[in-house]
Amino acid sequence: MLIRSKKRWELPEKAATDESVYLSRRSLMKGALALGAAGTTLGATTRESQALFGLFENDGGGNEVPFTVEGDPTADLYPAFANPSYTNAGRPLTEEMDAATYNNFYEFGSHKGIWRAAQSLETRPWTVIFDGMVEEERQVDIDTLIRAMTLEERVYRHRCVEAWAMTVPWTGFPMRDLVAYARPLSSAKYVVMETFNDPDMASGQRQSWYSWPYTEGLTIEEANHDLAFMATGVYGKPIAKQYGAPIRLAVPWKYGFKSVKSLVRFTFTDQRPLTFWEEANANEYGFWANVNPEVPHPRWSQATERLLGDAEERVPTQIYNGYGPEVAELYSQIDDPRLYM
Ligand SMILES: Nc1nc2c(c(=O)[nH]1)N[C@H]1C(S)=C(S)[C@@H](COP(=O)(O)O)O[C@H]1N2
Ligand SMILES: [Mo]
Repeated sequence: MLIRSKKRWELPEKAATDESVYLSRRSLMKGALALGAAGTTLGATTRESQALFGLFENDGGGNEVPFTVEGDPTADLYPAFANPSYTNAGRPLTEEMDAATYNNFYEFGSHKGIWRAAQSLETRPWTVIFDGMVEEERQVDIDTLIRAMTLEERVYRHRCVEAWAMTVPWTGFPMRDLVAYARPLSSAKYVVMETFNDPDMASGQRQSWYSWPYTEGLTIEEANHDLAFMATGVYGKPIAKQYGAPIRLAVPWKYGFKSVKSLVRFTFTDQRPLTFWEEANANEYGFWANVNPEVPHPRWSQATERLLGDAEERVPTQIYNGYGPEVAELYSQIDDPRLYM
């Protein structure tokens, strides 16, 4: 049990979340160069000095890639306490530059280079709604919500259904804390999560062959599982737009499309929802989507995955993305052949 007190932030573990941990050798060198270039102009908020604090980084090809949202009103909460149960995901962290420049976010395009287009996402003001089978419908400002929670950092593996994978340090809070905040009725069986819907802001949402807004769903048991996590930060900073700012889901034992981004609504229901990808193509992307190397996607094998990074290393995929000891029990009573699709 974590104790809600200021002291936690002074624990030695805080050192493990120091931003320098996440800066690649490459960027540390660039930082040193930038310091040299800045000379004695101390305190200047030049792009170079901002780079030292990880606001953005030059990708080597002349692009300034945002690593967070400048001026984020919750920036003082980062880096957060690193939960010791989740500091080691069994493989090295993905370099921040790789995670920040290879994304799926169909609202901004169907290719992996949407990080630039996603900067048009306006993340403040931002309201989150809790409705459906709840004691009382509620709307909350995102900053009020984030400050009502206790933030912590967790390193999770992420496995996209397309067979690429990454390992990233999310900052956020357990989804069960959000469920408790929403106060669902005991008759609710599912929680449906909805992304913003604004085609003026997100050009991908003008593509009418998809049924916007993007939605996803979990059973209440899944949402209350300790591993289900709401991410508001990544790599020790407020989450950058391309990852789904200001708040997204991270369910590491399921294919990546379940981890819905930029959430505005949580609706509690007793009906299993038809979600965005299931509606688009039910044969390929089902409701459960638990990772399983032995159940191929109709168009490709799921036996291995490619780790983001220069090495393009391929590694075996594990059932439940390696989280089987924690989550298999959730499905012991469920007899559905599509548990892994
Ligand atoms: N709203 C929304 N959420 C989304 C997606 C999306 O297109 N729109 N893509 C999903 C998929 S397929 C993956 S693999 C992850 C990618 O997260 P990342 O870009 O932070 O790596 O986000 C998921 N959440
Ligand atoms: Mo994905």
